Amino acid sequence: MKFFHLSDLHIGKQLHHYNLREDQAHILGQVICYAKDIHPDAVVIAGDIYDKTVPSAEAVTLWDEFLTGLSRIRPRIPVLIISGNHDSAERLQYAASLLKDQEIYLAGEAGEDQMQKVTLEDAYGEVDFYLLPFVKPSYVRHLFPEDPPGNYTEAVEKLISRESIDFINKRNVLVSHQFYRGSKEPVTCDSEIFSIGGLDQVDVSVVRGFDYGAFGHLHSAQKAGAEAYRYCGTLLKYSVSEAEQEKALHLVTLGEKGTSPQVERLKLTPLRDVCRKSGSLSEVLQNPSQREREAYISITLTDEEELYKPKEQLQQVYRRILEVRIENSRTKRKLDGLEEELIIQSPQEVFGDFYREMQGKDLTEEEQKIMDEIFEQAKEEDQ
Ligand SMILES: [Mn+2]
Repeated sequence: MKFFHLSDLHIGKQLHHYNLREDQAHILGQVICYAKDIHPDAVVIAGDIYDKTVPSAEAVTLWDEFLTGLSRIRPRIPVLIISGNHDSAERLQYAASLLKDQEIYLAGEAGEDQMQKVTLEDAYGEVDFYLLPFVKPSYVRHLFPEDPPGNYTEAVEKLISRESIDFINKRNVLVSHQFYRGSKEPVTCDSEIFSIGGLDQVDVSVVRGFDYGAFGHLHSAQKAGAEAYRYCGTLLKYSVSEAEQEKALHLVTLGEKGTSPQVERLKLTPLRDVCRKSGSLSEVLQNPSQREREAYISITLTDEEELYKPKEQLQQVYRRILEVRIENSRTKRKLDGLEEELIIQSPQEVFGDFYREMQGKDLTEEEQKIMDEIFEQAKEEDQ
């Protein structure tokens, strides 16, 4: 069984105020070309379809074009989709039962019923895909009135344990959009949003038993605790911190039960790259490649002397400047000297200081946990 594993399309995303519609249309077009060529048994999209819970008309149109493009391929390729933390579960769910007839399976909300399961078949038998939309403990508390989940790990664990999954004989794939953590520190980047204090992390051991984990959420492609549990990452670079990454489309081959899945990275060519360049103004202005002229570019200037309208000069050569930074001995000294004052505290740290000042002691671990939850709630209501 071969399937595409993609996630975090973030349709409608802007990069430092640049509209990425053309870039996204271009890259989604490549996915459709690969689907026509390779004809996988399924296309799995592990959440964050849109960048915002209320996507723009332009974003909805692009998503529509992509789904239509995939669904027109014959023989039909099933498309399996879950919502991510950026999506509105209810909005994404729109027309889900109608789309099922087209073999487009949409799991927006984790409902009262069992997890949505899609069964596909190959020469080795059936493969069950379990679609677990992004969940927070508060979304599913009402499903377990006796013993509600207290954190993200318990929420996922409880949802999985109410399924009757044959882990021994069948091949099972989990499609999920959570922040899974193994023993290794995950690679994160600037285009992701996390909860403060790491409250949203899920211990990956609770999904042990699945033959493949098709995860979304982290934007850098990486394994999550085990060889067969993967974040495929975004199709495009969504922040300067991703400039050095190679984005790719993941093609997963699932063999016989008990064999490890193979993951192949198919090359993607973005319409425009995201890159960094540094040097003196005259160096940076000299001989830029065509790719750099067109790219979303972050420029660092290292000149010591005061420059005359550097941004205006750079704009003559580079069409899509994301930022211009100055890094010389003066700015360095400034930073060194100010280091003490530059410490930016989180709301929790500020509160912790205040509490210590007032009460003459530190918050206990339990009090700290309660405060973390309160700040988390406040942040959610703010969004
Ligand atoms: Mn995302």
